[in-house]
Amino acid sequence: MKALPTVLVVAVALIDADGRVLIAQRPEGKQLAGLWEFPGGKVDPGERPEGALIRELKEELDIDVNEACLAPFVFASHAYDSFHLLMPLYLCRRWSGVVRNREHAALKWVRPNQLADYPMPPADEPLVAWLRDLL
Ligand code: 9L3
Ligand code: MG
Repeated sequence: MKALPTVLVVAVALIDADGRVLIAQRPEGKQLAGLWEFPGGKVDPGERPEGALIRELKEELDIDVNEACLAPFVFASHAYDSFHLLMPLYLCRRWSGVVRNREHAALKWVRPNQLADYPMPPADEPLVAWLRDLL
């Protein structure tokens, strides 16, 4: 069996003052369009995971996050047909700026016990139970 390349993607559970979590709907034209994900994206060559997440949060949500506010939480993984996705999920409760949708079809703040109502990519799905137990 041929080994699949591993793609490192970082994602974040942004948690607001009411304990709600931000999920984002993947846009038309992208892989997994319509599914709700924890925001984030691919780590570029030479980039550190935290640096990549800070960049993605600015690009996608227009917020600034200090690295000290990113707590690594749990790793997700999923084998797609052509690559293996490895995805650490970070927790973040502090950021500056106002969350604004710059790339997704929609954004939604959701209570942890409602996360299961939103269809997610297979890598994100197992994270829901972890978050629900934690928050
Ligand atoms: N992905 C899955 N769950 C997530 C994120 C941010 C990304 N929470 C998957 C979707 C794509 C790959 O990772 O297969 C790369 O993401 P993008 O660069 O297409 O957003
Ligand atoms: Mg992304």
